[in-house]
Amino acid sequence: MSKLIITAALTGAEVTREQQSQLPITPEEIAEAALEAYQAGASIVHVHARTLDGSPTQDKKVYGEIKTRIEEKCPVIFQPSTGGATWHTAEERLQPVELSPEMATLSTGTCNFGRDVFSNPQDFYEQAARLMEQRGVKPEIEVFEAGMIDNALRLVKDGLLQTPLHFNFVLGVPGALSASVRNLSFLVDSIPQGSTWTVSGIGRHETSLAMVALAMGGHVRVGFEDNIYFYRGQLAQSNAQLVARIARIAKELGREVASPAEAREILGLKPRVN
Ligand code: KMH
Ligand code: ZN
Repeated sequence: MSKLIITAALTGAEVTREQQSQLPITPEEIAEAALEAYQAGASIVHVHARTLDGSPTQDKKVYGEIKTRIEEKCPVIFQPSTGGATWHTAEERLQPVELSPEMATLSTGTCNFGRDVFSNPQDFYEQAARLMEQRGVKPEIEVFEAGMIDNALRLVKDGLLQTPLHFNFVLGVPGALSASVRNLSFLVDSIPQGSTWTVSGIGRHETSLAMVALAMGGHVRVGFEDNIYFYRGQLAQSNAQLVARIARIAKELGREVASPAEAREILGLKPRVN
């Protein structure tokens, strides 16, 4: 089994300070949370930018500042969101790709998202895939519904995505595919041999699905974007606390945690130069 890549999804677009007082919002807070998550075992940070009043933004300048500050602090892989918030336009959402990050997310289909719709028509995800290819950005394919895998495979056939693919199975978003072991197992069986995958269990499903992924040889994403609690009814103190729990369980299972350099190798990214 390969070493374990832990992704910390530090902020997201939906969680507020009222819900989680430790939510990192400013570029410096996000960079500091990235450093702490790295020290706890994360090799990737999935980032959503916010304005100073806490609203989600896809502004390239804000992402640029976050990227620079993270790079100054630690070697973790910076993975900005192209999902943004459900109300962002396609143009807004693609801005962070122009920074040529090592990775970025790519959602290959539309789904319900709570009471909203997370809209990803074919035109959008083809444009996103093309831009990532031009910029040398490795997509993490966000799968909220099973058909999103089929759409990604069509992009491979059409020459818009290169194999091996890397997937993130996001399970338990209200309105989309539920967080069950059966669903995870079906999704893992549905991706091409040689792909890599990680799981994001939403809310109370975060730790249980992570444990299944650890045993199956998959990778794990945790963090405030997906879950703000440490135990039922007890808020987590930090993103790093959630990362540290996964690193601890992985050790018990004999699964070594990958450094950012090892994660780059597993994902086929170029080594970082500085
Ligand atoms: N905030 C969600 C509507 C991504 O980052 O690529 C979409 C999302 C996916 O979080
Ligand atoms: Zn996200």
